[in-house]
Amino acid sequence: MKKIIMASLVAVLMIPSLAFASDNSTSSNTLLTDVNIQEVKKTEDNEIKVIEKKSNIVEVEQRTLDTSNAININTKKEMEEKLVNPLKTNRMQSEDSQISSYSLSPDLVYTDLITEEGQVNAYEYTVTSPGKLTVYLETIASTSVDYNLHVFKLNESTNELEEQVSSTYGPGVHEQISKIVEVGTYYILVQSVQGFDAVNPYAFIIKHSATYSENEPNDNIWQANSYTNTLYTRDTIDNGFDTDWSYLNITSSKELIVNMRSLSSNYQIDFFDTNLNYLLTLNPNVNYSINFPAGQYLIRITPLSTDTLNQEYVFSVQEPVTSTANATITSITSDGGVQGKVDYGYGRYWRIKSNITVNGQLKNANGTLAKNAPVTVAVVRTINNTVHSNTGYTDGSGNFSISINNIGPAAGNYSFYNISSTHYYDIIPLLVFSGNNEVNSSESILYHFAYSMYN
Ligand SMILES: [Ca+2]
Ligand SMILES: [Ca+2]
Repeated sequence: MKKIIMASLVAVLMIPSLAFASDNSTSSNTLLTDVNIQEVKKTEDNEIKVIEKKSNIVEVEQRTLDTSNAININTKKEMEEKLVNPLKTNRMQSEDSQISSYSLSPDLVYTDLITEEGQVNAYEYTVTSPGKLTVYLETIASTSVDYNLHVFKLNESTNELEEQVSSTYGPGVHEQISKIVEVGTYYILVQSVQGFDAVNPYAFIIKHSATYSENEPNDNIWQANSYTNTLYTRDTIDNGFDTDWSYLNITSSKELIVNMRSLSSNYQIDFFDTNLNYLLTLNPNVNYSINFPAGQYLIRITPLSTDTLNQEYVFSVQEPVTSTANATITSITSDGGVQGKVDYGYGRYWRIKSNITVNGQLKNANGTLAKNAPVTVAVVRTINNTVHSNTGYTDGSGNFSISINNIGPAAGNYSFYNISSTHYYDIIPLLVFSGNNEVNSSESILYHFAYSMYN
């Protein structure tokens, strides 16, 4: 039996706190400071290793996986459905140390047992291309059994295990780790910190995402991105197990608008307090007005279907936009060769024809940017008094760009005598709304060009 000795590795796994890390980072590397990995040898082949605790010595034995019943899983939901009886999925042959090498693969569900408190099971996983690593551990449904999940990387030059990332929720809570990884050898460790279940296995899956958002890794509460009072984020779901956590500190009670916009509606938005007590669930593509007590909130966005994959979504918690908000129109493009500001004798206004794009920026009365806020721009054509409007959303800088097409012809009720020609036009209103509130606009009048005639 081949053995690898790693002294004090168990000590590394004594993650000190289950409380939310206020510094918003995993920073688990510091846990390795006092640990001296005396000897780490790679075996000649990539084999599954199971670590067993013997006082201060951790022995790593070779084991392998029975993949005869391996199941491909695309989403967490599928895994839940297929793991009704996990014993029917592939099991590790935990007693057999003679079986040949095996390398973990992404997308397959593995199950294994812990048979004594404090046991650590370790699995080697080779990353063959850079990307985002996600490991999801479905733990035992028990209030007295607590397993945690850790990822180490083997430093090939020093033979030391480093770059620890941990997920250390309490009993009965599934664990999840995300990590941006380079090519190399990683170790996934499942550790019993309290109790064990020698009959019911835990299950885990590895996902590899070649592309991912700049907000990653943010798959657990220790990796949540931090915000104060308001939040605006653009993110993607990069695999079916991806979850996106945010941490929002609201310093005084206030009404806020919560809005997640996405092409797919197959997401779930959950709010928790920092003790992970569930507070509420919201749906995407709905504007919610919520009175938040002052406090700290953990927010989780979970995909419910693979049609969310790699689709950008925008999620925000923002102050409501009121009628005191100010829209600054920066430009209005138009077809018909009439684009630009002119003065036909009633002031200098943007001239338009039938198809226009109104560009501007929306700010709240206190000067803060109105982010992810609905903006409706409307013009009223003189002929038949028809309203033409369209709605969009501001971006993270409060900017909007709203196109209105097929406004149609102007009546030409007004005329402007030029030296060579006479221009006929209408004077029409431009209105800007956010939701149901009309806001102040830097431009409220347009010249709607009809035609010109040579004098
Ligand atoms: Ca745990
Ligand atoms: Ca994520």
